[in-house]
Amino acid sequence: MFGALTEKLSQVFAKVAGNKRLSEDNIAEAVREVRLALLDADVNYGVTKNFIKRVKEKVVGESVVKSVKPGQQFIKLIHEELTALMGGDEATLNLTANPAIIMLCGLQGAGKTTHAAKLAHYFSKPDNKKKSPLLIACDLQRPAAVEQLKTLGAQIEVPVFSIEGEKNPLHVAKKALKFAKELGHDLLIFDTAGRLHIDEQLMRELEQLKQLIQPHEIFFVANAATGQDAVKAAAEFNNKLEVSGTILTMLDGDARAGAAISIREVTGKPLVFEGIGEKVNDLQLFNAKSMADRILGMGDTINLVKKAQEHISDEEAKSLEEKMRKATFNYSDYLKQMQAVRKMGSLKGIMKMLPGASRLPKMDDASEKEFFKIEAVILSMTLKEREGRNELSMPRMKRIARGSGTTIQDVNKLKKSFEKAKKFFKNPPNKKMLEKMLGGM
Ligand SMILES: Nc1nc2c(ncn2[C@@H]2O[C@H](COP(=O)(O)OP(=O)(O)OP(=O)(O)O)[C@@H](O)[C@H]2O)c(=O)[nH]1
Ligand SMILES: [Mg+2]
Repeated sequence: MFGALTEKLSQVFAKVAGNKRLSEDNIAEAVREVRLALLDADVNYGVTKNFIKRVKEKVVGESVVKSVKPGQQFIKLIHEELTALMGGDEATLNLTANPAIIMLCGLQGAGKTTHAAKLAHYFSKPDNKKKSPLLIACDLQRPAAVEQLKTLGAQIEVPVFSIEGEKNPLHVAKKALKFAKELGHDLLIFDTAGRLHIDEQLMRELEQLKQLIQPHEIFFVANAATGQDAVKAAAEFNNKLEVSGTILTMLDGDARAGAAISIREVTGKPLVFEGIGEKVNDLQLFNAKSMADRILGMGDTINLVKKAQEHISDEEAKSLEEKMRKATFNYSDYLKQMQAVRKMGSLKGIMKMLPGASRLPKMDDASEKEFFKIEAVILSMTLKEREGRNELSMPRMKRIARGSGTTIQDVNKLKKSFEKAKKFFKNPPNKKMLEKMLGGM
């Protein structure tokens, strides 16, 4: 996600990590390189300066140089400071009121409209308390904005309030408040117009809207791909509107770490959510530790586990673990597992969340296709074949290949890798390690 920065920091860490002994000079050099890497990634100058100052103080104070594993200690320190800089714990939202009101603001194309829908969807999930959100179309500048929100609303089955032909967003807002009250909506999300640059008129319009609807949360929506520009805009929106938090978007693309690292320090307001894709489901609570993990190339195990828990039940996980231990898992289990993984999102997206993802082979669309192929092969097996009660003989493999639109080689490849995996679990070279692996799942 943060390709260049992650790469550079990994290099710095690689240099210091293995060292049994580090001199003050080594550390000073490493700190200097971290500083350059941050500035290169578009982290705000002042933020970088303070960050480096704190790191230096701690390097000396905690005597990194004299610790048992100075390299590891140094990495841990950078991780902790990054986490603290981005806010430490997950933010608490002020949405207990009924109705709770959220207003979104930000520059053009930052993702306001998309994230209005994502938030509505997020809060209508059973765990998140709100039952009946309403989206309100207050962007009357861009001709297609209302339609866009309506389309998104239809996708997630959340109603959208808009007034045909109306030019004044305040009128829409006023009627929406009344409408929501009558229909008992308990969460109102206002989408607003964006501008290429901050202009007085836009700000006045937003100030008036704020005055009228008295939102409990005002989220600044920041496109993480724009680095410093997003940071500057965040500061200005905050000056004028006193925002309550930031949603970082486009984190799935070529995001620069600059916005993620700087915005909280510059605005003094928490990062609350992160947008990680175009789909309505691609939203998660901002988590500073997980963001630090990702910046440092340590993967995103926090969100991976959350995702997995959402889609794989405890019993399922237990039963699979049992089967792996006894090496009795079969193609049906494999298929079920694959389908569960697929529910979590694209394979590409999941791979990016694994520790050391930048060093893993890149997942491209071809790998995604490979995944479909395996699925097709298993689906073309009979139940007995899937459960290993019928050996995959040549005629059977021929039939399966034909049925799945693949080749005998494809079927054979799956068969071979499956047998290998089974052998491995039946007789693992290192039983202790396997136990540890399964225990951690
Ligand atoms: N990859 C990716 N695309 C996103 C994300 N969020 C939004 N988009 C896409 O970015 C584009 C702009 O998003 P919008 O929600 O229309 O942005 P906006 O801030 O409402 O734009 P204006 O209304 O023109 O100011 C759309 O094509 C979205 O699908 C994200 O987190 N990741
Ligand atoms: Mg919009």
